[in-house]
Amino acid sequence: MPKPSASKAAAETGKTRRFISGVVEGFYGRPWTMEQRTELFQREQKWGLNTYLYAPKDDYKHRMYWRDLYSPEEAEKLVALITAAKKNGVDFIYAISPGLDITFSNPKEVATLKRKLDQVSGFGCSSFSLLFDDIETEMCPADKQAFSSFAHAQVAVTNEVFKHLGQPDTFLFCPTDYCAAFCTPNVSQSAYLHTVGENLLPGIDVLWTGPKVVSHHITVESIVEVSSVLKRAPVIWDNIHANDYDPQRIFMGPYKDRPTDLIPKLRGVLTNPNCEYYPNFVAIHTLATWCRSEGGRVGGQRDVEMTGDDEAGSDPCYSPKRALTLALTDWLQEFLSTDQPGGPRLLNPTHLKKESSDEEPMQTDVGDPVYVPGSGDNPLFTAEPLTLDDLQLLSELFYLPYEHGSTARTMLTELDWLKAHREAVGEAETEMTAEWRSRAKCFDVMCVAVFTMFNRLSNAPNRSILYDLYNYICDIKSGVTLARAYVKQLGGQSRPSAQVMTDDPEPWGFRGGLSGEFQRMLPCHGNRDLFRHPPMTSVYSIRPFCPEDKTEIQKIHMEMQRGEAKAPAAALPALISDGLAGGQLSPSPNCGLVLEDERGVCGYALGLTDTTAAALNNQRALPGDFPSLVTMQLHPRVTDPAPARRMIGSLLSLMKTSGSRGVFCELRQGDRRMFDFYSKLGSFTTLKMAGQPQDVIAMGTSL
Ligand code: GDL
Repeated sequence: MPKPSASKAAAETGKTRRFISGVVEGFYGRPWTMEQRTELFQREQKWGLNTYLYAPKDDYKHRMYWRDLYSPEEAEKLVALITAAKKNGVDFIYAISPGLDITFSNPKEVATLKRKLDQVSGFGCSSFSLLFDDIETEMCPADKQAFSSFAHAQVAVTNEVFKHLGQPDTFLFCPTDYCAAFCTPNVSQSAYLHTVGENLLPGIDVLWTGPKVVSHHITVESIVEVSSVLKRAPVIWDNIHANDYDPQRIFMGPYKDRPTDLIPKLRGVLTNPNCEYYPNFVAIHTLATWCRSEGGRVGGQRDVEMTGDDEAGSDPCYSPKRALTLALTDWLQEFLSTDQPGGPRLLNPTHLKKESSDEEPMQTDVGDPVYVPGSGDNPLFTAEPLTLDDLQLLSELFYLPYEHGSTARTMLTELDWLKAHREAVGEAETEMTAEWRSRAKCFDVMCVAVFTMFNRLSNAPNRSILYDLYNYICDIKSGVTLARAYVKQLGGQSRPSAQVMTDDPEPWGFRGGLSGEFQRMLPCHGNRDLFRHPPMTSVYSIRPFCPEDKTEIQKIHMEMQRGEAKAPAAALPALISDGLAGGQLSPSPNCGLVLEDERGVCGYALGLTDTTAAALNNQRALPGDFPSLVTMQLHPRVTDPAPARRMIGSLLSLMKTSGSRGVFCELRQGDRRMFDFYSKLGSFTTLKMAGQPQDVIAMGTSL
């Protein structure tokens, strides 16, 4: 049912299209209910957001059974939903994910896709999206014959569907390489993205999650780069608040680390938030505040003073801290309003007093008499109402994927300090002992604040919000209980607690289930400790070495030598590999790799398959089973070990392909960093080499 092209019309009249802002329901797991979505539309309207992208991964007719048409009952619900969106001024975009098993080259498949979207169009929907995220990138034989690449296949089908639907005003495409980390070798050189940029019709917008799937920061430069490849400004699919990848985490910190200068460079922003609907209040409210900020094109004026002068490196138009307070202030009202008939009865405070016991029982709207304790009876149990400070604390304990909130950070720092200085407690009263005790007391106060917040939340009249939060707040309460007991024990205030130090703990003393057990067996628990190791933010790419890299490689080589040497460089023992890094020797063909970050070359790994001549020049006798040489260095700014591991892994497999049976490397004794690196890899062992200077270590591995 082709319609006149609205987007074409917009382009022709030169009308600027509105900035897309809102929510994508795009996570794995239980989809939201129709009631929750309808409520979302009302909120979006109230807060000035204009779009909802329907893309629940596990709604089976969206992805797994994308070919199936909706039944009359399902159709009725979708019609009601689309109507509700319209009523609230929200653009309902229907997304479909056929990529799990579509054969792009089969016309029947494309016809099926069109038929499904025609059905949804018949429900009153006029905006659509095709998603190709999280799918197998290998094409089936039929598609390989028909298309020169996976990108060509996706673009051909997307363009055809777009035209079939009459070139809708809003049509979004989610690429398979939807973030910089997925691009090979990087964004500007990604063949996949270039094909999309050059061939996708201009009326189709492209979704992009930033440098990573869950991006810590999104910079203007990164968006300028990807826009030039895509030939259009992307719509950000923001996973900053998504929690579908970890059942212990939920995010209630403010929208953050996206400068508002981005707004004019983007086509839009959609947040893909927590799976639990109600706790998304902060995620969506703060995104709306961000969109309304000075740089924003949405809704005109910003409604509150938002200068971020209270935060380091702050944005002049948006302060996450203030946006959070605004959101929490509004959220508090929701917590305090009952959401169910027969919910908690709000008592007149005088009924809680014993002296009022001789009054007639109060009648409620359901007609039950309210129990009022007599003078000798137990007083009614009641918790004080939830406060803004409680919500602030809640948000700080469940802040953002790359950052704990300030109270959480303080608690961790204090616990760490108390542990490290526990010996002070046993000593005679010294300044240190006094400090330890005072800090232990403060820690205790912070723990109690968490328990109080838990109690007040549990008593909040709005049960829907509470139930969505319940597992998380219980979990944090247990964690804090254990930490509190441990500190008391360190301070000698309690005997070793049954919960903290026992060979036979209750299940809540060993948390995380089987997955936790796997993680504890991996180095660094297999995950990042946000407190000790703030996350790396760089996106690295590894590419083949080319002769033009020699100067940069030499610079890194020299800088590392200077760092190693207590004495001037001339006094350092010579290594065979100095020739490779210094540019006098070239790596063997296909045996050189270069590591790059945003600032340029930051590491190298070079190999020589036959080292006979080079070894001879350095008066060394080659170790028998290790005829090849490798050398690798990283600039000190690369603190993350992962890129180095990937680079050496790739180089070793390139050398194996080039016929090498074994490789060795030489290190000066001062180069602890590389020595630790090779030792931790596990496969490299120390070798003895005739002619080797005393302060040089050789390590090798067979391939
Ligand atoms: C993803 C998925 C998304 C998921 C998110 C967080 C995109 C485009 N796709 O990769 O469905 O919720 O990660 O786990 O982000």
